[in-house]
Amino acid sequence: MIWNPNKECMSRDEMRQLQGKRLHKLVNYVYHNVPFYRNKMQAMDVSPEDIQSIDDIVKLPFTTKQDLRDNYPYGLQAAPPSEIVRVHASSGTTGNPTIVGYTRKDLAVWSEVMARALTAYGITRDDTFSVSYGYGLFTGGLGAHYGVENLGATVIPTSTGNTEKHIRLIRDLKISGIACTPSYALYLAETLDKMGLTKDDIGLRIGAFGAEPWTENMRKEIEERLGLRGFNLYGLSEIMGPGVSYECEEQNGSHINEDHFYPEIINPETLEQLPLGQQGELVFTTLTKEGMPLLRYRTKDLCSLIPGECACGRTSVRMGRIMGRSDDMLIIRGINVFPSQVESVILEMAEFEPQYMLVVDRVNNLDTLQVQVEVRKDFFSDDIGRMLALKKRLCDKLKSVLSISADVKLMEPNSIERSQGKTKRVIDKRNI
Ligand code: DLL
Repeated sequence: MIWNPNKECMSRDEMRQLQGKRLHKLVNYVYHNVPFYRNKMQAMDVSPEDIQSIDDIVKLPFTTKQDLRDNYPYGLQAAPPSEIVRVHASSGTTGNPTIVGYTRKDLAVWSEVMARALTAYGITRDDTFSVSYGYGLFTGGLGAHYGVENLGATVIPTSTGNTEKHIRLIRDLKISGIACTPSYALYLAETLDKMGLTKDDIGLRIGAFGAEPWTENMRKEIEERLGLRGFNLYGLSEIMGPGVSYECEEQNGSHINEDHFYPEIINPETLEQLPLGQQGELVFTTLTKEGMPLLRYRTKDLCSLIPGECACGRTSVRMGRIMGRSDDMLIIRGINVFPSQVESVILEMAEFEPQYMLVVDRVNNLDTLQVQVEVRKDFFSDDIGRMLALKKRLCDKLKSVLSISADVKLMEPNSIERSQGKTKRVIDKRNI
């Protein structure tokens, strides 16, 4: 089934025309409503009239997460505050989170693109669907939630936590679809085992997995252990949240909702556009967004766009799996973590040297983060009580900045290896 064949199966020519029209309108809109973009365009000597077709997009400036931070909180918002009906946030590299405001129309587009995704996975009005992404400032929970409602299936807003209760709900409410991170899906499978249940005791049919990278091997394992078919769901808060792209039954790349989010692949060094099929950094322009529209937003996600038609009948361009990042962002239990956030916490505390290491691992399918940090000579002590209190203070601060708990290991002065060249701050032992 296809939710919106008019858009999802549009001819390529029609799609490009629509994108050109929408881009022209968007550029006018941001030029007149966002001083940041007007200044950038003026500095590049580009006026809205220069943007007539989608190919003209290369004349426009890029936007980065740093730009969002510099304009915290609402500097890039184009719509007046009275039009904003919801705000989400995601972690910034240090200090300020990235704030994204949505108008009523933005939310309608979001639930439309999510309904397209869910329909492509095979969810119908007859399904009962558990949304097990976090509800809150993170876009996963509410974004998926309204998509399920828009489609007309029954939504169970389970959010995260209490996995045994969740499994009992899956069994008792006959939940047939689930949206969660792929690593949480594996954790569910493990908890199922622990409870002495098997996949036949629950009736899950379909999973919508995303918010973090995953592999074909993980897909096989999740599908086998939970007895469902798992589909990719991609998105990012700055552009919308979940639903920017989605897999269809062919499971060969994720269809981009390109009538709303125009994709480009660029060389992250030269910033030049790369031809279809080549791997580089994914860039999106929000063609229809009102709240905080973005021109050529650099996602830092590395992937390629897949040329050619898809056997499912959709004509929208597909993106391959995310193969890595062009920055140092980590995704731990679905939460974005920048090493610089940890650094800023450590630098604020007089007890520590600016020497630290992040050790990321996956234990029983759950990501773990250990922060090893050197205590300054004057503060290092044999008094266990004092050391434990210091450790707890750092743990609490990290939790409030990162939104996930980290294990802290206090290290003796001079025990973390100093590197000659570029300092290595992260050891990621996960095999993904
Ligand atoms: O993770 C939105 C989302 C929620 C997507 C639920 C899918 C499902 P952010 O917290 O802003 O938003 O993180 C966005 O997560 O740039 C990618 O690096 C990564 N990411 C998201 N989905 C996938 C995926 C949400 N399917 C960042 N595969 C993105 C690989 C993904 N990486």
